[in-house]
Amino acid sequence: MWKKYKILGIILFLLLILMFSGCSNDNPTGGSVVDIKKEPEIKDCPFDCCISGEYKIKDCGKYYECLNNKCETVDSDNDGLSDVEEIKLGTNPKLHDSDGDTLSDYQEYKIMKTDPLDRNTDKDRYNDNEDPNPLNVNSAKIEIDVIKNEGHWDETLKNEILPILGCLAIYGGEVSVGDISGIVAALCAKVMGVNSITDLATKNVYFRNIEIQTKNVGNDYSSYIRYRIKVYTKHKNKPKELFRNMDINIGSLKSGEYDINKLSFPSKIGEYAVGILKDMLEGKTGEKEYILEVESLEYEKF
Ligand SMILES: [Ca+2]
Ligand SMILES: [Ca+2]
Ligand SMILES: [Ca+2]
Ligand SMILES: [Ca+2]
Repeated sequence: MWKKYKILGIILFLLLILMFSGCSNDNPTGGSVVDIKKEPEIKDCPFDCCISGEYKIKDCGKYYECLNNKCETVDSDNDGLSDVEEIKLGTNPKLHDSDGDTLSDYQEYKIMKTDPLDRNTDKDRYNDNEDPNPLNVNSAKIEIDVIKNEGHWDETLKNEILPILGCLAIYGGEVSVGDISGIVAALCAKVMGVNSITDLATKNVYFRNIEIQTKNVGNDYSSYIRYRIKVYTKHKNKPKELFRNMDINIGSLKSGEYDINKLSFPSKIGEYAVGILKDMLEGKTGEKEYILEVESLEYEKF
């Protein structure tokens, strides 16, 4: 009995040796034992895209990337505009500020509505990053107005003028005092018991003060303003030139700033027609009417 078991034991032992020697790497032809592993089944990607795992890789294409199984646009420069948008716009998808004005392409295109490819969208003095009004041209705009036009008589001489005017009125309303012959003038002066009319005609008897305001009503400054003016008064539609070709130069004016030019013009009695003088003395003439002509206005717009 023991012998049988012994033989069986030896056979089993030999079989074991055979089995192990068959699995060893020393056997170049491979063993008789095949390790069968089941290949995992690769399924088609059920999402927009799949990048790994149990699904077949599905590529999103250029300018897109697979994020959470969805094809999302890439924003290479991380400025908030996708590469696809940037290519449509013409901006550089790899540069967050394509035109170099320090505002990002996103900020310009989406928020400020400025041109991300132009540092100065409205082409005025200021680049987009410093322009208080980047979509509208900032420009100076100069307006010129007479804001004060008043005249007064020399009160002392006025008392001498009035009686002479009464006398001269006989000779017609539209004759200038200066035009009246010395004889008539002297006669009048003598009759009225006042100074010689000739003396009066050479004295300044009327003083006109005019204030001209130059105002910048635009939204940018101007570093210079220059213009030429003519001013007339008007009586019965006849212009009387007060002065002509006066050049006015003004320095820098910021937006909203103004400058006032105070001009004073003395007039001699001989410069007026008698009729005008009478009306002026009675305060009912067109003395306050004026015609301001501005010529050759130049200023720095931007
Ligand atoms: Ca971008
Ligand atoms: Ca920019
Ligand atoms: Ca810009
Ligand atoms: Ca600008």
